[in-house]
This record gives sequence, C-alpha cells and structure tokens, in this order.
Amino acid sequence: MKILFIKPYSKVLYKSSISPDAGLAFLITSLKKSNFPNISVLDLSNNNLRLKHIIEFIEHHKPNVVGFKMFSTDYNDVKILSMAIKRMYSDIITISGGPHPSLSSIDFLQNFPYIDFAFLGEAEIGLPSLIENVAINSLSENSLRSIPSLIWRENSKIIVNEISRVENLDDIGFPSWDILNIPSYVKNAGIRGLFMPILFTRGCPFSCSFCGAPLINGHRLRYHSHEYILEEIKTLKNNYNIQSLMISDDNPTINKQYFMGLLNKIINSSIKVKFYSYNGLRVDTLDKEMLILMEKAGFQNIVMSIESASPKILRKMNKKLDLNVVYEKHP
Ligand code: B12
Ligand code: SF4
Repeated sequence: MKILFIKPYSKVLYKSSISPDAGLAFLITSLKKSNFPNISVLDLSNNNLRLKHIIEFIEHHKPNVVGFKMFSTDYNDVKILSMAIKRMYSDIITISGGPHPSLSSIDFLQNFPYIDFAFLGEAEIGLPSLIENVAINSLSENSLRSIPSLIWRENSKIIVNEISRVENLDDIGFPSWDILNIPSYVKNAGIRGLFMPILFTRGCPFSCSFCGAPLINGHRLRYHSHEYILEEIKTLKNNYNIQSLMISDDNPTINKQYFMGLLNKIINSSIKVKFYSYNGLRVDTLDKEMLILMEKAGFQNIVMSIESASPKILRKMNKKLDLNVVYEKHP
C-alpha cells in the first residue's frame, strides 16, 4: 500500500513560519506500526508545487491512497485537487482529515463528492484500520461501520461513526519526523530558525464558542509522560539541531501539577531549548510561581488569551473567564 499525504498551500502563513505538521507526523507513526511504511508527504507550503507537479508525482509514485490534511482555509484547494486526482486516477482512494472535516462532520462529504472518506478528529486508531480494509479490498458496510471516527457514505446516506481517541498519548509512539524532511523546513525558515511543534497534552475541558479545539481533540485532557517529552526534545535537538519549540497544546497549563512537574524535569535535565507558546494560555491557570519556573525552563514568550475586556462579550463567547482574576493577576 502506498499512501500520499497532501497538505495544501497555506495562504495565511508567512513562508518563514511554515513548520512540519505534527498531526501528520503522529498519523504516519500509527500507520507504520500497522505495517504501512510506504508513505510520502507533500507539504505544498514548503515546496511551491503546482497542480501539474502533483499530478506528475502521483503518476510516478502511483499511490493507492491520497490523504488531504485540511484546514477550512484549504476548502477550494482540496476541492480542485481531489477532483483532478479522482478524474485522472479513479482507483485512488481519497481521504480527508484535520480541522475542516472534523468541524463540518456530516456536511463534509456532501460538499466533497471526490473525497471517499473523512475522519472526525484524531485518526491514529481509525486511519490504519481503514487502510487495512482498503488493502484487502474489504469496504463493505459492515467493515466500515466498525472503523472509529470515520465519516463515510452508505448508499446516499452519510454516516459518522463513533469517535475513539488514544487514551495514553505515549502509546502512539514518537512523531515520524523522518518522513517529513525536516532539513527542508529548517532551510526555508531562514535566519530565525525553525519553530518545531511539540505537544504535551491533547484536549480542552472548555467550550468557547469560537474555538474548534474541543471538537477535534475532545474535552478530556490526555497526556504524554514527562519522560516521553524529554526524549522527544533530545531527539529534535540531536537529530535536527532544533533550538526553538512551539507548544501546540490547547491548554498546557491547566493541570498545574503535571505542568510544573514537567518544567522541573526540564530544568533539572541538561537540555537547553527555547519554548514559545503562541496559543493563548488561560490567565486563570497562570500564577507567579509557574511563570518563574517557565522562564527558568526556557520560555521566551507566551500569549495570554483574554479575548475581550467586556464581561458581556466573554459570556457570549462562553469563555468562562472572570475578568476580576485577570485584573488581580495583572494590576
Ligand atoms: C498548533 C496549531 C497550529 C500550528 C500548527 C503547528 C504544526 N506545524 O503542527 C500553526 C501555528 C502552524 C497553526 C496555524 C494555523 N491554524 Co492552527 N491550530 C493549532 C492547534 C492549537 C493544535 C493543532 C495540533 O497540533 N493538534 C494536535 C495534532 C496531533 O492533531 P491534528 O493536527 O488535528 O491532527 C489529527 C487529526 O486532525 C487527524 N488528521 C490530521 N490530518 C489528517 C489527514 C488525514 C488524511 C486524516 C485521515 C486525518 C488527519 O489525525 C491527526 C492525528 O490525530 C489547533 C487546535 C486544535 N486542537 O486542533 C489550531 C487550529 C487547528 N488552527 C486553526 C487555524 C484557524 C489556523 C490558521 C488558519 C490560523 C491563521 N489564520 O494563520 C493557521 C493555518 C495554517 C496552515 N494551513 O497550515 C483552527 C482551524 C479551524 C478550521 N476550521 O480550519 C484551529 C482548530 C484552532 C481554532 N481556532 O479553532 N495552527
Ligand atoms: S479554553 Fe482555549 S482551547 Fe479551550 S475552547 Fe476555549 S479557546 Fe479553545
């Protein structure tokens, strides 16, 4: 089985802030573990490929499956790419996952006739299971019904299967950065260096009305062990000389004991690395003790997600943030 992942060209990111995709790196690990090692990735933001080149790549590599990582900003690109691929190679199975299919759920396949399957949220369990079925040509309704988080067509009806997420994040294994060609991102990042994504946790217990995170990763927080994270940082430093890590969690500071434990382990290790948290941290989870420890561990900057100084707007956003706590902490 040959699998090709395509990440469309991002119209919203500066060239120097393009980074390898963590979701794809984890998915590839889960596919490799299920004995599907023949995987390629085309990140169109990182290599300026046009439709003509993508078709040439497909002609040459002959993948059985093409999977699109899709943000809502990729709507038109995935529409055009999936149509072009499916019209030329009708045997290729087309799949989409990522924020857009996860947030549009049942509507997604209605709007994307050239996509065969989609996934709602995390797909480390469901995607290998679908590929196993593709490999043995077993795409009957019965076998599709049991694949977690799958969005599929049963005749003219669209079905969304029950969601399943990996409970202990270490069980997934380390992200397969080797398949994503990290040196090419380092080269494109230029003088500022590459900001490499890293995840400590997944999930968010809140339900802010403007945010898709809990619908993608669920409400319950799940964790990587401190040991796993230290190992991942060492690998990124040793193998790729990465100096800057971009924390990709939705809410890394919510469990104070877990987060402070991790910071202490980083401080006590010999690892020297810079951390950046551009995802807004909830002000009500921060305190002086934590901020001092963050600085010691190598944090360079953080963004705090206050969103609005109007209690009415915050209520409408369902942010569940008490502005008095914000004023208290930052007089
Ligand atoms: C970290 C992050 C970023 C980082 C990504 C770093 C990296 N290179 O990995 C950066 C800063 C680059 C970023 C940029 C943007 N982001 Co962002 N980001 C996130 C955040 C907080 C976490 C993403 C993450 O790492 N999750 C953990 C990994 C393991 O999960 P994952 O990537 O979702 O992948 C899993 C599944 O989605 C699925 N999957 C993923 N791809 C595929 C492909 C196939 C074929 C299949 C089957 C399954 C599948 O399986 C994966 C493994 O479980 C999410 C919030 C969230 N919780 O989703 C917002 C989020 C995804 N971002 C969002 C947005 C809006 C953006 C920007 C458009 C912002 C902007 N205007 O610039 C850009 C778009 C960039 C682009 N096109 O590449 C929105 C997306 C909304 C939407 N409807 O599309 C989110 C949901 C936040 C929100 N506001 O609600 N982001
Ligand atoms: S707390 Fe943050 S991650 Fe959670 S729903 Fe609100 S904005 Fe999204």
